[in-house]
Amino acid sequence: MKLLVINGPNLNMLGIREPDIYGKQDFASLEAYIRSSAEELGHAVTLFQSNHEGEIVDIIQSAYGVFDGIVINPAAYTHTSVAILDALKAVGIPTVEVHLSDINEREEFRKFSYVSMVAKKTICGLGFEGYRKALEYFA
Ligand code: CA2
Repeated sequence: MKLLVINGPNLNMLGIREPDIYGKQDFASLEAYIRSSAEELGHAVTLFQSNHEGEIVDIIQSAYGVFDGIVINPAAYTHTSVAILDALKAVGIPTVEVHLSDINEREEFRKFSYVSMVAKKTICGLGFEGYRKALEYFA
């Protein structure tokens, strides 16, 4: 399948701080892990990262008619973005939500996810492996 993997704000800073929460590996390692997992599972994958909500809305809109599925870690926008929720609803592309950490075991404000309202599945607390599980969902 043709899959779009979207990573939200600050995930490009992985490995620099908070290794106890997000692990020691950097963002380049995460992208390499996603690419090799996708190849093993026979998916064609496009990776996108942005720190800007509007750019994430734009890439979701441009996925319409192009991608069969979306894997998204909206990062902090998980808990705030009606715009990303609406974009996912607008394109109607099956979406799996991923979080490196277990957002249900952290601060109260992280427990609510707008994207969960449209996601087929939410995977959290598995670190990098969560992305592989999301790719497996589409396999
Ligand atoms: O657990 C996740 O994957 C999150 O989506 C990560 C977000 C956070 O806002 C969500 O609540 C849960 C944070 C992205 C990365 O933040 C960093 C912070 C410090 C150092 C490196 C990355």
